[in-house]
Amino acid sequence: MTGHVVALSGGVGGAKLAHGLALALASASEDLTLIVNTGDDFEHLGLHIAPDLDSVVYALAGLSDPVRGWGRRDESWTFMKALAGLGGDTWFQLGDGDLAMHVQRSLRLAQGATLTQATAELCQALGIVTRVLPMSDDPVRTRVRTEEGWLDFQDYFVRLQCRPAVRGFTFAGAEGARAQPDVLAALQRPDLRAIIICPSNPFVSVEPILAVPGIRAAIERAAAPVIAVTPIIGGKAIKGPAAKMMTELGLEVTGAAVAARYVGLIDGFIVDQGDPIPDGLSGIRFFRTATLMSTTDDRLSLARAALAAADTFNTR
Ligand code: FO1
Repeated sequence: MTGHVVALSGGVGGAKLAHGLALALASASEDLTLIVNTGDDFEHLGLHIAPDLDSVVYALAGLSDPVRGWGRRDESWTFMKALAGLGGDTWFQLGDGDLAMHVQRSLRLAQGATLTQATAELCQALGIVTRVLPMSDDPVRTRVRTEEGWLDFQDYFVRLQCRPAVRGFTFAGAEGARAQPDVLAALQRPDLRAIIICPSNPFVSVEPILAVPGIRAAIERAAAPVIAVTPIIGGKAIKGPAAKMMTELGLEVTGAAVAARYVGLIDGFIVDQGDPIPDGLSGIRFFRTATLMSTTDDRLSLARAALAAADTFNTR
């Protein structure tokens, strides 16, 4: 099948499937638009850090650190050591190569470029042709309500290592944020083949994107099936706090519980080959496949499975 593909991505799992989709559409990689969460962004050391955008860019450029999943591979840490020697803040680890990304982006933003423009320039410099779009060029900041009070996202995620039990989330600035125009335009294309929700944390990677006014409605109105991929395999999240958050929020730690959050938004949901097909979720067609992405081939296979699932709806 041909047609344009749009994917929503956040976190490490999202970046991996985004990479798989770019590989699956390599012949026509201009047929892929990635909408990336910016709720994790924050100002740190005078720099604008955009973790989920960087995870996608690094994955597409083959520069991801294979173990950490975030930041750049083959990294050196001279800057961090020197900063520690000056009594600087080193709780958020910035490798020397990764630092260049934050410095260059921060410079461009200070010169008046939008986050979209800065990201496009970084993609071009790294030879990436897939469109990587922030959900908005306006600031949206995920905040986590925990038993210890409200925390900024990176304080919760990195400084406190996701220890505090979560009670809820808010996406500061979302109500006034303008959806990135190319995001809405991509979702309104008549030649859309599929909208893929990547295996990202539903609470802090996907919902911030849906909280930007206009994006959820554009997805619901889109001329393409919406397929979500489970971030939960065998009752666990592969990376990050999704499973812990679900437990703390009183939810079952299953793909079905994630699918239930997307009822009304998605047409299909992919569960892992080892997990049961949920029943009782009306209006969602379930698919089963291997969803663990350990290798690049796994990413390609899962991307093809997600596109094939979408194509079962495409009667065109
Ligand atoms: N995650 C950590 O657990 N510890 C870190 O020191 C850390 C540094 C870091 C630097 C750049 C970057 O793009 C991401 C980084 N992350 C780190 C991951 C980041 O907090 C998460 O990737 C997202 O915010 C959530 O997926």
